[in-house]
Amino acid sequence: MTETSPQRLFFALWPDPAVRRALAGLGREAAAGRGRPVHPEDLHLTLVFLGSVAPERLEQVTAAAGRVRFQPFELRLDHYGWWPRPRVLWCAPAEVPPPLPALFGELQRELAACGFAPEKRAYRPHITLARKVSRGRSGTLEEPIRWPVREFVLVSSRTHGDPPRYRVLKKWPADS
Ligand code: 2AM
Repeated sequence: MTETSPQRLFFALWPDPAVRRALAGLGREAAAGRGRPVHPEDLHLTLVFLGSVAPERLEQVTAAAGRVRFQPFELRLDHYGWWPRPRVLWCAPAEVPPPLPALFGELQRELAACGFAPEKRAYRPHITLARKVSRGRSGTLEEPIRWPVREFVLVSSRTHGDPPRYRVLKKWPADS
């Protein structure tokens, strides 16, 4: 069905089922009953958040994404932590592999060229594991979660209703 109303959109890396299971397990353990865990089907790493996008701009967005070239890479998710202000428990790689900021940068450039204002804050790649965590902790994973990244996706987000809240609309593969 063609969308007729604005959609809340973002670009993301979307975990495969094994990575998703590992992240969900880590979220349960690290949150230790505090806050609201992200639904396992909603776990992701945001690349670029677009916000509300009118349906007539969707084609521009997907065309911009289609111009992005990137190399496949592996994310080694090896630590977790907590940001007190957004009250978010997250997981991230201690070392960000260069293809990730390269992908983020190219995607932002392509989107800026068609009028989407680039994010001013520094890019801090992370996966939100739980929200509304009033007192969190940080730690290192004895066994890092290895995530082979072969594609990025465009996701639409519902702000109301039960999770899962996110829906993958389209995927773009890495260069082979
Ligand atoms: P977060 O996980 O750190 O909250 C969908 O909302 C995704 O886009 C979330 O992963 C969220 O990051 C991210 N995001 C980035 N900027 C956002 C913004 N201004 N408002 C809402 N979500 C944002």
